[in-house]
Amino acid sequence: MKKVLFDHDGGIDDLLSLMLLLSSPDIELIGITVTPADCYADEALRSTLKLCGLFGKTDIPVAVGDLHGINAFPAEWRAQPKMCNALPAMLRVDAKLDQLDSRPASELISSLLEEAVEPITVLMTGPCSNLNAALDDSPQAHAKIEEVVWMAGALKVRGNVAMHNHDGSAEWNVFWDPVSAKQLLSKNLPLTLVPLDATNAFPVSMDFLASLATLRSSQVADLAGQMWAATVTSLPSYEYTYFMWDVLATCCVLPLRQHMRFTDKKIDVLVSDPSAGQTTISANGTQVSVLERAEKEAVLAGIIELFDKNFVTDF
Ligand code: AGV
Ligand code: CA
Repeated sequence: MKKVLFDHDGGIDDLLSLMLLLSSPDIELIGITVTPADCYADEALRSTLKLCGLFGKTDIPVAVGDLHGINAFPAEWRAQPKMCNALPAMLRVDAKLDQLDSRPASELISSLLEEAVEPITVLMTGPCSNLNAALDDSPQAHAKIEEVVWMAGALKVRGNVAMHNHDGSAEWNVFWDPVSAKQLLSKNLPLTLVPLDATNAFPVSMDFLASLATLRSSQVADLAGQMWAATVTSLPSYEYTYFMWDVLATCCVLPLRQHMRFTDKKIDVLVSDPSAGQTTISANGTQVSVLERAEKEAVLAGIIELFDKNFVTDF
């Protein structure tokens, strides 16, 4: 079974990604860390612990990051886990604090990697500050990593940052802490990027939500559908349309990867305004694997199939 360390930043699709990982019989989650980026950390921690509780996986260590990026996320986005914690299934379960590791996220990551006897896959669906710091603190952790899968970047398409100091070329997970992103690339890890170029084909669509809704008696599908429903107020064809960014990256660590095609590219990160966080293809860049295309029907069907189940803990 693939061992996965999951570092997320509490957005709605980060929480849906956690639900996919907790639903999958094919991976073992060895740790979960939260970056206080596209979330307020206390609510995102609560969401994380509650989801672990619903899936009966209360023995996975969870830690919160103490590193803050350079460019803060908009406050309305950061409040989203608070809404998720107000959904009925989430209210019915307690967040079990004994799952919380009091060390900062980067320390939990370095110690889990140091202790690992099997290769670890690191999945990141937020900025990369925690992993970058963990590898600075513990150079021997590097060798334990089989693959880092990171939802990040915009290569040949425009980015999704719309700020007064920015030209719109960057994707938010890189823009939050561009310096860490550049440092992470320089570490020459076995890195797989899932950029906007691939996720743009996966907007949260009404057709998909309608298929999910046909699973009448599935508690997991119901909760997932409620979370996704909260994202559809983002206007279609407008830059804030909600996509299955992190969910697609999560599928890369599941058997659903068989429906995806990757290509090697050399990548660099810009760190100065107005293009801070822009990921560029450059001859002098670092070699990474990039998700090129995912077969939409097969991937969406696979997600629905994984969500067709009930919680382990029943209330
Ligand atoms: O840029 C995509 C990343 C993903 O990790 N996040 C959201 C996903 O969790 C930032 C983001 C971009 N547009 C957003 C975002 C939006 N409209 N609402 C919330 N977050
Ligand atoms: Ca995210």
